[in-house]
Amino acid sequence: MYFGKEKQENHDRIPPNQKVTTGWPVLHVGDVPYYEKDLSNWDLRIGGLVDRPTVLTFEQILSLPETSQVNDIHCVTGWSKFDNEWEGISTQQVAEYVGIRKEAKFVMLEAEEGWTTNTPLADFLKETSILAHKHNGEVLTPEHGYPLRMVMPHLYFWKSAKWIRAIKFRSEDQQGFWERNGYHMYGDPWKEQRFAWD
Ligand SMILES: Nc1nc2c(c(=O)[nH]1)N[C@H]1C(S)=C(S)[C@@H](COP(=O)(O)O)O[C@H]1N2
Ligand SMILES: [Mo]
Repeated sequence: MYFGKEKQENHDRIPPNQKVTTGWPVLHVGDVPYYEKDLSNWDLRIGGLVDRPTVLTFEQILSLPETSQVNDIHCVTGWSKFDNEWEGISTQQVAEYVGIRKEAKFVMLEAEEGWTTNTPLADFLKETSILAHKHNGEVLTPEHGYPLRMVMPHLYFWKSAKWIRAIKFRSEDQQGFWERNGYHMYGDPWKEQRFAWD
């Protein structure tokens, strides 16, 4: 089949059975937390197999060196969105801050209301992974994860926890919320690892 140049490039950017959207669907279970401008009851807890278990306020997060990433995201329900610019802090920065022990091989990301998702440590630390507080130059909306969300664009987007509240480093892999409910432990969109049996 013939594709024009642009189409061919896009074709190479779309994982199997995904369709590009220009909007940005909102997808989650549970309620959206509305913090408005008061983050005094918000913190990010980083613990498990680390040398320095840490609780960060949002101000402390903003005081860490900033980074940005531009990437494509792929939701397991079939939409992909290109060219998202994220600003936030790098996961490697977080790792340095707390000192990850060598026994740590996996990460559990915990969000509001006890929602969780799991990932190998190497994927969390990938240079394209970012803890983001801005998307395309704007502060995240409550629906998209305000004040802070994970973004790991190389995995299906369910691994990118919105409203992240804790990061736990572990020696063993454990299922998160969707993983317990039939989704894949890893979730590579290029291999279509949607469900546990894929
Ligand atoms: N806390 C939390 N994060 C979550 C989810 C959720 O239910 N709760 N859903 C995931 C899923 S399935 C997707 S596709 C993306 C959707 O992010 P968006 O609403 O910003 O597009 O968030 C992911 N992160
Ligand atoms: Mo999703």
